[in-house]
Amino acid sequence: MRRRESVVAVDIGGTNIRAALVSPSGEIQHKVTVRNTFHDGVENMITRLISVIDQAMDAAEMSGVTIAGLGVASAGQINNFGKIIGSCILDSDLIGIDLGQILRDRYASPVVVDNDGNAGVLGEYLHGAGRGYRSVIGLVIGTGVGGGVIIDGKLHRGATGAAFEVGHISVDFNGPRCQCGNIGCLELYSSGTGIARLGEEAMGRPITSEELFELARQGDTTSIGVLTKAGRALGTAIASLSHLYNPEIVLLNGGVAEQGDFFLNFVKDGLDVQTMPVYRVPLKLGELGAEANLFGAAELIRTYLKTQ
Ligand code: BMX
Ligand code: ZN
Repeated sequence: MRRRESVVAVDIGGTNIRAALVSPSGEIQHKVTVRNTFHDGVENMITRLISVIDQAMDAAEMSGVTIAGLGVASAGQINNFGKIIGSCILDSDLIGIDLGQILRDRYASPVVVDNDGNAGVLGEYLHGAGRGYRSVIGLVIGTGVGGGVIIDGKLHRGATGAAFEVGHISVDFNGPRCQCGNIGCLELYSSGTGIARLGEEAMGRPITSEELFELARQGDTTSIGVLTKAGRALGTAIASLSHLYNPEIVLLNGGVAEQGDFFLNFVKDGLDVQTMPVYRVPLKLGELGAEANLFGAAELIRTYLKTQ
């Protein structure tokens, strides 16, 4: 009988890179995390990436586990072959990096790379709060705002593989310019960095999104005002997405979504008013949290391996 092998799942985000072994039964083991930034050059990012993958590979070797392939979820616009073809940071040296090929060469192993939001919705759809549905939108509200959409049971990829760059749809055409070049992007208001930006504007001092949530929970009206704005921006985007895709459910994950119902209530506030009755949709927290992207990345490589 052929031995069932584990895969390595990787999640490259704007704040952390995570890698883990994922067993044949889908269990996440030996998770390794390193802090990340996209602002200190692509070489440093790749060094960090390789260091977490190496650690996961070492853990596999020490436990006598064989690795069948690597599934990578990454921020950025990724084509169907695992190359980074774009970034919301317009002058980023990530653009043009063939991440898939770099990892294939280094590990002599099959590699699939996809956008982190795509991986996240796939993870929830197959293993989390999206189970049993056929049309699911998954949003990841973290450093940025990412997401993916499953339409009639299939992940929607678009012409170049980079569909659903949801953080960069505009929710205010009079808004500030985003680093992607667009104006009033959702990410400027509702991501962790967006909330911190609004917080700094309102408070007149630098503040993290976590601190802002803490103050809002204590009843601080300025912080509540900021979260109301962040929630309305996300609600506005969700209303538009519902009109476009008519999903059965919208799921939220990521560091900001981990604030739970306290955050969800700011998003739900006014959402129904902005959505035509036919398109009203339940909004829920994902079940897999920060691990949704890892589950999705594991699924991507397993699906690929089945086709080989
Ligand atoms: C940004 C964009 C998306 C990504 C999203 C969430 C880049 C480099 N990133 O909008 O592709 O899905 O952030 O990513 O273009 P995270 O950094 O919050 O994990
Ligand atoms: Zn943008």
